[in-house]
Amino acid sequence: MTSELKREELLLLFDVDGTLTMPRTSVTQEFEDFFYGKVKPRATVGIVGGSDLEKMFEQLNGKKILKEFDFVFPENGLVQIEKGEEVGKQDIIGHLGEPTLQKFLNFVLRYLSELELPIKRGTFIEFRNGMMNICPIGRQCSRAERNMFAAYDDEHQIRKKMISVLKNEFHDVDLTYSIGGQISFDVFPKGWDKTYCLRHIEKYHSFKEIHFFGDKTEAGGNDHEIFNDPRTIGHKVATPDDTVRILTEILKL
Ligand code: M1P
Repeated sequence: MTSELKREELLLLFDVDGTLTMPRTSVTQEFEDFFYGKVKPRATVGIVGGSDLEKMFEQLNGKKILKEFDFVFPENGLVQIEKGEEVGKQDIIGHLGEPTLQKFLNFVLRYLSELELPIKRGTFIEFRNGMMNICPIGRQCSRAERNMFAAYDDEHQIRKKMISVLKNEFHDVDLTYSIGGQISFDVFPKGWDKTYCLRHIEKYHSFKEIHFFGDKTEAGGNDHEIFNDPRTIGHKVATPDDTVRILTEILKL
């Protein structure tokens, strides 16, 4: 029974957007009070997000997450932080090599340059440690523009179509694609999805149960692989309220 496990036997891993916060917004005081006051004393806790560390700080109330969470895994766990210290990092440049990367980036820039959208802003590719984030509207859009693109994309499938073109064009390159948020998609080598963080956990720890909470659990979503992984017990949520409800049930709070 989950509720009977000791803190060091039970690991709870959380996605950020749609799970701890609403998409690209900040965590609420109410959620923090519940989480730090009731959940954290009962289980080892970790975050595994698609975003980089800076975006996690923005959404989760700053650098305190490095102290509050036992594990912080930005970029799907391609960066590994344990007890506030960075202990490992994956490098997409070393993995793919500069010539392949440039071929890919040039193709993406060409594709985006020909794409007509209602509006476009700046920063179309964000280059991270272990992945690239590609954003057709541009990451510098405002919140209203972000919401507008999300609705437009629902209707016109801009991201899905682009992913399908990239899959076809780069079928022989070790890359995979996943949609984790509202306006962009992430690109990384196969297997560098959120299950990557489990490699670190398995190597250094042995938990009796590992639970994962996430919203993008369908195929193509960035929670899909870890949600379905046999090493985790997956919980699908749509909002932080769902997360609170399930935690209350399984921990008998
Ligand atoms: O954490 C989920 C996703 O959050 C952002 O997505 P978007 O800006 O499209 O809403 C990005 O940081 C993305 O990499 C990440 O997977």
